[in-house]
Amino acid sequence: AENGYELWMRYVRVQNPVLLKQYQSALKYYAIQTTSATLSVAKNELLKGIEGLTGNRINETQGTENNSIIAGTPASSAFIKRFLDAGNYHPGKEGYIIQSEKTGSKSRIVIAADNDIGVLYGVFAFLRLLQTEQNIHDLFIESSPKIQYRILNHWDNLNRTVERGYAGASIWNWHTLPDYIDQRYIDYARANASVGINGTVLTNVNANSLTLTAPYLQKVKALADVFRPYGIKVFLTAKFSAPEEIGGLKTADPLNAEVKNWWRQKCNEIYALIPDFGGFLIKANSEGQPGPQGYGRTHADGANLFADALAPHGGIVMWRAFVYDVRVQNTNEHFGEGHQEATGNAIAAEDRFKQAYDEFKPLDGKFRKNVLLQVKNGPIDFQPREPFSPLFGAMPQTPLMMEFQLTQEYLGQGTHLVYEAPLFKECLDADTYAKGSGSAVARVIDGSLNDHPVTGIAGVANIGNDINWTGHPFGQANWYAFGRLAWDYHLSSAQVAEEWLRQTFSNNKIFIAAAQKIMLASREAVVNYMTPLGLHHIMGTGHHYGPAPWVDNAGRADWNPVYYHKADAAGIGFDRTAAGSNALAQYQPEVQKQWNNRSTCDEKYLLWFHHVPWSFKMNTGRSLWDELCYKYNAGVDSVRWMREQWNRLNAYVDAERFTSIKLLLGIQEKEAVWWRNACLLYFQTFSKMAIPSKYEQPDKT
Ligand code: GCW
Repeated sequence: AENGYELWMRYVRVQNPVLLKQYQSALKYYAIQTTSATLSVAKNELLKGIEGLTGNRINETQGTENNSIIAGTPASSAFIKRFLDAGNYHPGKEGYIIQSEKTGSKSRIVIAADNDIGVLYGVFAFLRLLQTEQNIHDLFIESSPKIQYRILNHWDNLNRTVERGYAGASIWNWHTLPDYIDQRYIDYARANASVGINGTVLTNVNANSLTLTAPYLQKVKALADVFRPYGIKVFLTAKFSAPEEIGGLKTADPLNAEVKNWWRQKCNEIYALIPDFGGFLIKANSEGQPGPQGYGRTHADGANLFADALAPHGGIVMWRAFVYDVRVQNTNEHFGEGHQEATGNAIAAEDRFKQAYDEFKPLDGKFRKNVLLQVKNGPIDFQPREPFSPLFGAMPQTPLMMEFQLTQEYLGQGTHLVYEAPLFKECLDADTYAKGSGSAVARVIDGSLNDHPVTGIAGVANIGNDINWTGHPFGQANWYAFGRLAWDYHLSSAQVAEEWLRQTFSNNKIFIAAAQKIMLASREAVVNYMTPLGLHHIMGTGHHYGPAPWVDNAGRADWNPVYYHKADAAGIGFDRTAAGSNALAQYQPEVQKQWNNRSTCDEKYLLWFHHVPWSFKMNTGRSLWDELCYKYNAGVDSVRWMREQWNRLNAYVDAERFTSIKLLLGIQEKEAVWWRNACLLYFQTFSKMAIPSKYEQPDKT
C-alpha cells in the first residue's frame, strides 16, 4: 500500500504510453565514473529512478553510445570536460546543465556540472522530468541555486520530543546512534538533496548543552557521514551557557578570555570529527534562553564569539533575531527542553512587533563576516498572515537569513491542509523599498541588494518519525516547496504544487487540476477562518491550537490574544501608526505610505496596523463587522469546497492516502467552523451587532 514514506520519489512506471516509449528508447546506456561517494549515490539514484519509471535496467557503457545518458564533471569525465569547454559553460558551485546532445547518428543526454554535487542535483532534476512526464527530446536546462545555505531547522530535543512537531517523535534516534544507521537517515538525505536542501540543524534552538559533549558529537559525526555524499552539511544549536554547564567555567561572558578559548577548543574538537561542519544556530536572550545580555554584552558580542571560533574552520553563525521583551526573560528561566510557557510576572510590554528591530538595527555593521542574522518572515511569530519583518529593509550591512516555519504551529498543526508556498512567496516578493522600488525581500535574502557573498534561508522542519514523515500527507508539499523555492524563488506556487502532485500522487490531468486548486486555495482559507483582515495571535495559548481571542491571563502581556486584537466598543485592531505604537516607522517611507492610512491600507493587513471602528466602510461597501462575518464564513466555505473537491478524486489516489486526507479534511471543516463561531461570538460582545442573516448563524454551544 502507498503510505507516503517514499515522499515525491516514488519512481512508479510512467503511465503515458507515448512518453514511456520515448524514455525507454532514449535511456539504454549510462556512463558515470563513480570517482566519489556523491557520484556513486548519483549513479544509484539514476538507475533506481530509471528502472522504476521505465522498467529499463540500463547498461553501463565506457564510451558514448547512442541513447545513453552521460553524467559527470570535468574531473570525472573527459567527455564532460570537452562538452563544458565547447559550450563555454560554467554551471558553478552547485549548478548543473542537462542537455540533449546529437553527434552524427548518436543522440545522448548529458548531465554536466563543475562539481560532484551538481551532478547529483542534475540527476534529481532529470528524474523529476520523467516523474512529471515531460518530453525529454531537445533538452536544454541550466540551473543553479540563488541562495547559498538552504537549511532545515529541526526543533528536535535529545529525548526525541519535537517542539511544535506534529508528525511523531524525532527522526534522530540518539539512543542507537552512532552505531545504528537507520535507513530513514539515508532517505532523509535523498529527499533533501532532491530539492536542493544542503544543510540541517539537528537540534532545537531551545538548546541543550549536552549536544556539545563528546558522546553526542560522535552521534552527530555519524549523521554527518551519512549526509555528506548528498551535499548536506550538519549544524548544531549552541546553548550560550554551555561553558558553565558542561565546561566547568564560572561564566559564559563572551568577552572573557577563558570563554573564548573554551569555544575555540570546542570548535577544534568538532571539526576534528566533522571537517565540513556547518556551524551554529543560536537563540539567545529570547524566551528564557541565556545570552550575552545576561553578562551585560550585546547580541553582536555574542554572535562574534562564535564567529571567531568557527572562522578558522570556515563555519558560520546563524544568530536568531526572534527576541522579545528581555525584561521578562530573567523571571522565567525554565524554558528549554520540553519548553513550557512561563507563568506569573506579566510585565506590560510595549509593542512586541518592534522589539527585534529595536534590538538589532543599532547593531548593523557590528557583526563578523561569517554571521548571518536569521529573521522570521514576520514581526511576531509565523501567523497565517504577517506583513514582512521590518528588519529586511533595515540592515544593509548584515546578511539576513530568512526563517520560515514548515511545521504548522499556527496553521492547524498536523490536521489542516495548508499549502505554504503562497505564504513564502508573499513575503519574498514584498518590496522593502530599502533601495527604492524593486528591493524585494528575496533580493535581501539572496544577497544581491546589498552585495553580500554569504546568503541563507531556513525552514523549521515539519518532519517526524510518522510513516509519511509529516503527519498530514500534504505537509510533505511544504517541505518540498521550501526546498524548491530556496533553490529558485521565481518558481510559482502553482508550478511547485503541480510538480509535487505529479510526483507524489499522479500525472492524471483531472486529478492535478483539482488537487492543485485545493492547494492554492488553502492558505487564504486558513487566513479567513482563523485571522482575517489582519487579525493575529488569537489562538489558544501554550499549545497554540484552536481559537482563544478572549484569553487575557497567559502569564505575559505579550502572550495574551487580547493584547493583539484590542477589541472594544469602538472597534478592533492594533494601532501601529504614529498615534499608536508607531511600529510602522520601522519600515521605509514608501511602505509606511502603503499601510499608514486606514482608508488606503491593503485590507489584508488592516488590523495589523489600525484600530478600526466596527461600522467602518470597507472596499466591498460592507461595514467592518459585516466584512469580518463575511471572511470567517468564506473561510469555512473554502474548506467545505476543498472537502467536496477531494471527495471526487478517489479514483485517482490509492485508498490509504485518499482516506487519510478525506478524514483530515473532515476535521479541518469542523475546526474552521469552531474558529469562526468562537471568534465571531466573542467579537460580537464588543461590536454589539447582529451576524447578518445571509450568513450561517453560529451554534452557541
Ligand atoms: O514559534 C515560537 C514557538 C516556540 C519556539 C519559538 C522560537 C523554539 O511557540 O516554541 O521555540 O517561537 O522560534 O524560538
